[in-house]
Amino acid sequence: MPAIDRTPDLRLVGSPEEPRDERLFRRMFFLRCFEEAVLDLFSEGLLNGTTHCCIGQEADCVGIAEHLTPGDHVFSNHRCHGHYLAHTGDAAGLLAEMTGRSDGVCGGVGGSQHLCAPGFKSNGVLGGTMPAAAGIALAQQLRGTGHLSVAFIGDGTLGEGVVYETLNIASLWRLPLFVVCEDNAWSQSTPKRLNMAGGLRERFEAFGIPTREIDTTDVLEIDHTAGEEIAAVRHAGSPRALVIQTYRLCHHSKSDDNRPLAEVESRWLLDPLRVHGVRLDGQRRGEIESEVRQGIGSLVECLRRAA
Ligand SMILES: Cc1ncc(C[n+]2csc(CCOP(=O)(O)OP(=O)(O)O)c2C)c(N)n1
Repeated sequence: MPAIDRTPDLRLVGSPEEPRDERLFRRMFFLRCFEEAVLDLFSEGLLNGTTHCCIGQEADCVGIAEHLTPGDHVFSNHRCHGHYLAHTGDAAGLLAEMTGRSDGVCGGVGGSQHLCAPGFKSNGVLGGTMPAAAGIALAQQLRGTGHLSVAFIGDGTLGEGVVYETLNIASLWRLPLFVVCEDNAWSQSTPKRLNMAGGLRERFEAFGIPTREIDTTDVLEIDHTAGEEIAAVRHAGSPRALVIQTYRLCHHSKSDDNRPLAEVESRWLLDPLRVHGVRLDGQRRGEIESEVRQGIGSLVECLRRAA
C-alpha cells in the first residue's frame, strides 16, 4: 500500500499570503467538507466505529488556531477533527487514521477520537485530557518556552470532577493553560438546563481563573477574542478560560439526534460559513469552495484506491 503524502494541501489550508478573511473562510470550509466526506464514507461502509463531527462549530476551531504556534499543545475530546485539522492541516493523516492505516496520525490505532501527534492529543473520555493539558503546561512553564496548552471541552464535560481538580492546580501553580469551553447547549441527548446548576463561567471563576464568555458563530469575533486571551495567557503565564456559546448543526455522533427540529433549523441561520461567507466576494468564494472540494475529493479518491 503506497504511503500517503501528509504535507498540508494549500487548497485546504490556504497560503500565508492569502487575505485573512479568505483564509478563515477556506479553513472553515475545509473542516466542513472533510467531515461531510467522512459521513459519506461511513454511509458507504468504508469506515468503522463511530465519529463525532463539529459541523456548525468550525469557527471555534479556526479562530483559536489562528493564534497558536508550533510549540503550543492542543488537547481535544471526542469531537476532535476540527481542532486537529485547524491546528495541523493534516487531512491525509487523519483520514488515513480513520481508515486504520499504518500511515495515519498515530498508526491507525486511534481512529476518529484518540489522536496522538506532536502538539496534539485527543481522548474520548470526557475531561480525560485536562490533567494532561495541565501537565504539559507545567512542562512549558518549567522549561520557560513561552508556549501554552489549549484544552477544548464541551459544556457536558463540566460534570466531570477531574475538570475541577485540574482548574484548581492550574490556578494555584499559575500554569499557561487556556481552556476553551464550547457550550453547544446539549450533552449528547441531554439539554444543559437538565444537568447544569448555576452559571458556566462561574465554574472557572470559582478557581480565580479569568473567563470571557461570547455567544457567537462569527469567526472574526472568535479570532479577535482568542487573540486577546491567548496573548494574555502568554504574557502572564497563568490560566484563562473562554466560553463560546455555539451549536452543533448535526447529530451527536453519526445519526443520534433528539433535539427539537425547529431549534436545529433555526440555528442553520447562524451557520459559521453563512455568517462569514457573505463578507466574501461571490466569485472569490466560489473559487475557494471549488479548490477545497478538489483537495478533499483527491484525498478521498487516493484512499479509495488504496482501500
Ligand atoms: C467520562 C465519560 N462519560 C460519558 C461519556 C459518553 N459521552 C460521549 S460524548 C458525551 C456528551 C459530551 O457533551 P459535551 O462535553 O457538551 O460535548 P459535545 O458532545 O456537546 O461536543 C457523552 C456523555 C464519555 N465519553 N466519557
